[in-house]
Amino acid sequence: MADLDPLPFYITTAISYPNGRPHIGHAYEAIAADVIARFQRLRGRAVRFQTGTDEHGLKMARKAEEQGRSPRDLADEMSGYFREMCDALNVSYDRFIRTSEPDHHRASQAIWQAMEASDDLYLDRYEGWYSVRDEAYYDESELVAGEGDEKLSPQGTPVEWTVEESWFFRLSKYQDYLLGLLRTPGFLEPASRRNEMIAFVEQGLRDLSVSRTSFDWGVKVPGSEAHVMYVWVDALTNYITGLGYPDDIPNGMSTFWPADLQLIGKDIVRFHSIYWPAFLESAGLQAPKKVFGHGFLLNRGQKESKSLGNVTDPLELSERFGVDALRYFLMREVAFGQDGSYSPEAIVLRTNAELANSFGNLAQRTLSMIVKNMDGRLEAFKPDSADDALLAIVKQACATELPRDFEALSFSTGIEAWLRAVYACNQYVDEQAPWALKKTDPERMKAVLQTLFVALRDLAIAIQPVVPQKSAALLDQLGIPADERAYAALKDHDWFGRLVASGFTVAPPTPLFPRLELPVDEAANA
Ligand code: ME8
Repeated sequence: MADLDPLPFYITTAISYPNGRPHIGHAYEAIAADVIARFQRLRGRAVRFQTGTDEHGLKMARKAEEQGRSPRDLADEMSGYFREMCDALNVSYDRFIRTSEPDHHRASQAIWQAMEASDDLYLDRYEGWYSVRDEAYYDESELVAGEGDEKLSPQGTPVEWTVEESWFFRLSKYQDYLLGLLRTPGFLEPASRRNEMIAFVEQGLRDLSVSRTSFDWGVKVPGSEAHVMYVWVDALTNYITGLGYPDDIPNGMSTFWPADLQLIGKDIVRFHSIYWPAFLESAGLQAPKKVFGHGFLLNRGQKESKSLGNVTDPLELSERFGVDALRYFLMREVAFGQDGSYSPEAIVLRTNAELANSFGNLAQRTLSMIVKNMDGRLEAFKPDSADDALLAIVKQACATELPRDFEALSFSTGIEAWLRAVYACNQYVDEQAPWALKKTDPERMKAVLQTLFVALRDLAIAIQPVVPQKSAALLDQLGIPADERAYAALKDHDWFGRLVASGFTVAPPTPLFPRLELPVDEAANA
């Protein structure tokens, strides 16, 4: 029977505003999306993964003006840093989209025309509040008091009174559709965000202003050239631009839309779970299957900001601690969906304990002993009941628990299951004491070391989405062929026999995760 085609899986991140350099929140989202993309590839899905930069709008235009340059010039420079960050963090996107690209203008104009064809756009006058920082319109009733008689958006950003001729989108028409969608299990997660959005829609939706005339850095409204689209209309459309919309291209819309997962931060859930599905429905397109609003990452519990002087460059962190250590820390430390905190010392303490001292040390000890005591050669062996028990624990964690938890986006729980298996291996080494068996029972020593070899292979395969470079290096040391590293290989029971038959020998290993040092000044504050 012919193999079934792999099931497509389309994942997107938010596209970032390139009005400055990327911060740790951007890195967090890109890494989380990459872990999911890699995980689904290892599951055998045909993955498409898109990220990029959101370059239009007033926020970009004003920042450029402040710096005395054109918005395009600012976007060109900053977008480059976002792409560099993704590359440095091993983010395996298929397309890095920039909304200033011509195909994106074309797609945005096409979705506009589709909404117009549904009679959902009309010209009127907007009079109300706008936050440039959020690129969002707010109702008077949503505003909160700032200092003096200043009014702030619910996000705490300044708002300005805006009066302008504007195109409007008939959002109110989609109220029932949206309530039905938001109540569909799995559409919007975590549940706390869903309840918030349902409450917002239940209050009644007003039509949305979707164009601006007071500046021109954006996508032109077709047939209404004095207007540029409201930046969120074009920004959200990026998700289908990358699939060739409005054309039906191979591996485009008909394969990958609706998206399986749109990963975003909690501050932009309204745009993704209300405006975006309404635009899509109006244009005759399906809503994404799932929108997930992750939490915010805080620096020692505080929001990063230029005024506090605590803005962290994610590239500096990755250079200092290692890309895989940073990826591991972020996915392990924070319960996905909730806010989390990080600090250099937390990164060092956790990765030293779990990666260097536990997993890395297990690999280093095992492979060194195989080199030293078996000349690196593997041979068939008969596991005893202790060996079988360990391998069952490892198999359960790697083939069942971690994949189940990652599928549910519970990364920290999945990694914890994996880590318990690592600890079980370390306990087994201590109990079996292969260094003592060397004299008393060399055959048994070989069985113990090779049991560990088998366990290491499963552990390395399972953790690949999180620490892709280090797990690849370990799988190389273990002689596992590149085409035997997908999750299906965890169910292959003949691989060890084939490896022995191939005559593979273990080479003296190099440590995977060197212990990190706490910088002295930071150690003092820990
Ligand atoms: O919102 N921790 O862009 P953006 C975690 N252009 N995530 C964070 C974060 C933090 N401290 N700070 C921001 C935009 N994020 C729009 C998106 S999509 C069509 C347009 C997340 O550069 C934020 O929630 O402000 C968002 O998902 C992403 O980083 C980009 O934020």
